[in-house]
Amino acid sequence: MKNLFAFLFSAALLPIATPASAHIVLEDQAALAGSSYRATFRVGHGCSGSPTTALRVFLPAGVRGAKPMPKAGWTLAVRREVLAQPYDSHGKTVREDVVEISWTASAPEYALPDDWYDEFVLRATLPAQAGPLWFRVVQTCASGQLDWADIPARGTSTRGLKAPAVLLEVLPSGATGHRH
Ligand SMILES: [Cu+2]
Repeated sequence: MKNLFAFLFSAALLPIATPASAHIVLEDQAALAGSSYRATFRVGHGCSGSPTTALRVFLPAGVRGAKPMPKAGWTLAVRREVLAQPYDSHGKTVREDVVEISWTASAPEYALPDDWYDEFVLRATLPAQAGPLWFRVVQTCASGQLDWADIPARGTSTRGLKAPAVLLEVLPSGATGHRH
């Protein structure tokens, strides 16, 4: 009996696999449709022990006017593309928008060691319609690269995915128009 208890107790203490906390995840994983959203990407590890030297975030279609937050020691780059569907903002037609934002360590000493943790922040306006949004993120390391791009065939569970894209649940909002 004593052994059984000891067994049950140790089994309960076994670490539970929580890949979501180890991968790249958003600090706030749900936000209202059409709202201005601060996306904080948490980077919890490098590539098999190698330090992270760059992070590239691809903005899903419908995410508008993305602006990165600068980061000391990291060089910013923003890529814009002509939109398939232009939209109106402040009475002007927006024909091209930010589709990709990257932060690159400006020197090796700014790279993020595997056993440290950091955050990369951008701000953008979310689509008006609710539903899951998947951000593809490419994590480059001193040695190796991780492409966080896997999306489940259906639903939003990232269980079993090797390198899931970063999920944001866009929730229905009664509000019309946009806010800042
Ligand atoms: Cu991970």
